[in-house]
Amino acid sequence: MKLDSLTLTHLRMPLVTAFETSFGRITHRECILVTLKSDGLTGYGECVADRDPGYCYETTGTAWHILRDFIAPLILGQDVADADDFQRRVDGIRGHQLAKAGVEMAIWDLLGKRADKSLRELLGGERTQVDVGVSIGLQASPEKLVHAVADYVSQGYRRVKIKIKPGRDAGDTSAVRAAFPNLLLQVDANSAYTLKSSAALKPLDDLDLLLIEQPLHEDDIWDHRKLQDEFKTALCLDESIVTPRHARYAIEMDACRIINIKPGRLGGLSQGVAVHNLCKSRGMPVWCGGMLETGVGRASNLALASLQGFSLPGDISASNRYYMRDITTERFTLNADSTINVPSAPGLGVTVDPSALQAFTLAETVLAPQS
Ligand code: OSB
Ligand code: MG
Repeated sequence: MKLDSLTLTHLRMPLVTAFETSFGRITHRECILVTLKSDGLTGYGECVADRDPGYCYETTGTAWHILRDFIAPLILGQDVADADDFQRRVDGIRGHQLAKAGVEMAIWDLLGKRADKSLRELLGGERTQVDVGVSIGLQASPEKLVHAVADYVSQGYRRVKIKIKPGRDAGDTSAVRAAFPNLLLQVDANSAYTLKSSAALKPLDDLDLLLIEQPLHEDDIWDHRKLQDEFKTALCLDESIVTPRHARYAIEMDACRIINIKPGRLGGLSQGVAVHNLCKSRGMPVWCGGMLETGVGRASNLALASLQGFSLPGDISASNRYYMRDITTERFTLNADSTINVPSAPGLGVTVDPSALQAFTLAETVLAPQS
């Protein structure tokens, strides 16, 4: 599949509600849409890096640099056979997983459109609907948080994740648990604690949580092992698992009992599938995380989560939880059983709306092979 051009579009989109985590508060989300042209077909991918390096070191700025100056020259004008071929070509670029994953997604979209197969079929996913939940940011008070949870529960979400940080942990979580004794509930600290400050998390161990996500540093699998030893509740790693090797380290160290799979963080869908396969063979449950994706990235997450090993609900919510206006014509809606349908059209199965794209574009560059 000869790659004729690569367009980078830096987007900034208003969120329906501000999203606050332990690393910051955003009212708008940024990302880079990757558009690949090949043989008259167009493939789309979403690079999920945001403006600031709060979740991980990558930003829209670093991703733009890596995509334009290093990844594009390795693939433009080249015959790239598939995702594995792409990964071999960019293997000399250390890290920058979110940048790589954006291009890999566009390659999958092209492969699907060429073969007239959906991404779900290409990845070997069996489900046509996937179980989903909603991730709720920090709110101004525990009362407001309970209110927000009640709103999402009334919309049909059966699994809720709340963000926590030091000072806003046991109080917030026990308020939600008291109001919703039977809700599937989990928390995410986004690396806000250390072993020393983790005593504040101890009360969470008695709140019947599905999991506690990434309490400690993003590069620290070993201390998670020590913390897991002290908890009945499953720890789940997100930030720490940046390659399939890291998933193996976590499994072999008993550092967690659940893994969150995000294709962006892992450098692409192919590595998301690799972690899924590894975890399945080692009895480690996984679920699909989210990065507040547009309709493009959401379609990709739904296809990935259709694989049989995703045994817990994903952070894949309906379009109206994120964006009043999205860049895709298709909008994803929540079914009555807290599932979302997996797209079935070829590739990602979504169409990009040029006028919406234009409304959110901060910058764009079209790259072609250097002659
Ligand atoms: O840690 O899971 C996270 C959003 C941005 C960055 C990191 C995370 C999140 C979420 C939102 O929790 C999940 C979603 O897309 O709904
Ligand atoms: Mg997380």
